[in-house]
Amino acid sequence: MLDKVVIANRGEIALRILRACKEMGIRTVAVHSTVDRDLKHVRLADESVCIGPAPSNQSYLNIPAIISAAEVTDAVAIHPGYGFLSENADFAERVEQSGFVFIGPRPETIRLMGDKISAIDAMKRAGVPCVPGSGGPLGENEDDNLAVARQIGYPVIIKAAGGGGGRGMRVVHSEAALPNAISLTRSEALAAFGDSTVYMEKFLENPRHIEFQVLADDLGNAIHLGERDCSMQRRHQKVIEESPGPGIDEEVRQRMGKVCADACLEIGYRGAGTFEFLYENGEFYFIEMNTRIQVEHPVTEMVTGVDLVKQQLLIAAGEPISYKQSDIVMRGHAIECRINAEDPETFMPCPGRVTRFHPPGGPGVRVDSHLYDGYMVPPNYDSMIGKLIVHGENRAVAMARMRTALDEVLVDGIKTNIPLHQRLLRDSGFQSGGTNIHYLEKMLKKRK
Ligand code: MV4
Repeated sequence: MLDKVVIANRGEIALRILRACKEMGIRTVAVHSTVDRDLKHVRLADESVCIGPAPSNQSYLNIPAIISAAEVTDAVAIHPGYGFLSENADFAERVEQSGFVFIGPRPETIRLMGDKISAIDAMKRAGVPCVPGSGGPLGENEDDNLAVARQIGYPVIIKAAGGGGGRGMRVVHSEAALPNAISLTRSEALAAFGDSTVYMEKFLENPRHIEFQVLADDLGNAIHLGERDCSMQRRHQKVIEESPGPGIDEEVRQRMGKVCADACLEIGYRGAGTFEFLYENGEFYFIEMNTRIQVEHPVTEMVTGVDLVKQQLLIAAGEPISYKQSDIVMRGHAIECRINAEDPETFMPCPGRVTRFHPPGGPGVRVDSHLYDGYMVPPNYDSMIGKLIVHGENRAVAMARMRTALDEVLVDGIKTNIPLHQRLLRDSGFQSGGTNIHYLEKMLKKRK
């Protein structure tokens, strides 16, 4: 097993990784910025190293500083968590070149999935259903591009190959608007990602966001752990996630899950990963693959009973996954609410001191948070301060538990989005289940 792991992240996920390491008898090194010296996981880690000042580009994105911390502490592996360097292929490569284990996929796999065109191409060849599209980069010839769009049918969407997660996209409704839309998306892509490559897809108007969790080891095993519905979002920020996806039946789940697991074997995937799909009119369309542990991984853990972070550590140590596909049974329903330090009306971040924190409890309630009384939420990072996760024997029980937990939790001193969650958990549309990716933004517009 791994002897000592550097946790190259902060906040709740750093604490989550620390807990998995401790359970497995793995020693831990916390790396942190100056403002993060009092983080909960820093106190609990065996060792800690300050890697730079508050701005992330000088600390959590500082590759030499993180690798140096691994060197001076004699660590053997680095867990990147999510965000920051977690999907940076150059980082993974430099970690390996420095003689450490990168807890994640091979650098080539991260690079393959980072380029959305090569990701789609690989998935298509592996038998994963994709959105009808250009099947490659768009060229400079206007007539050729008009022909591609005509073939697909309007509306179409132009996306940057280097984008993802909602950055660098433009919807086009007519032939007249296409050439300009392509050149605008190109220049934005060049400015944002240093790459002007763009591609085209059929624009799906009212899809749900359904993603499949996978695990693959270096010994030829790959399994899926069912799906999550992440459609409740605002401006590409997920707000609530759940598993299983409302209305996805077992036969469809097993069929799509197997498609994903088989694709992992086909591309030589290693570690935890997520296949993102748009789901519309009963059909799945692959859009992107995430090569990291995700924020919403706990809902999958709650319904499957699998500790995904422990599996990541096992896989990185060269061990096989602890489960066969037939061991994976989804039991009940789980919901996660992301708690952000933000104004519930304006969504503006609200950093500051948490004077009191009382987490909720009871059967089926899980709190993944690094908060404590007196914790200072710094203004430098993402505003998520924790996640409330509930499990119940069915969706109605899970919803009731979440309402109870939301009414019970107390965060004093800062504004949070808890009132928004309380409203959503009492909303009849969300209660019915299966709302699409536009639901929350439309609901907020109506209320204004
Ligand atoms: C799309 C789409 C509709 N049609 N692609 C946004 C995030 C990025 N991962 C892909 N995204 C979308 N791609 C086609 N062909 C709509 C979105 C989209 C979206 C997707 C998932 C979750 C939230 C979203 C919000 C707006 C748009």
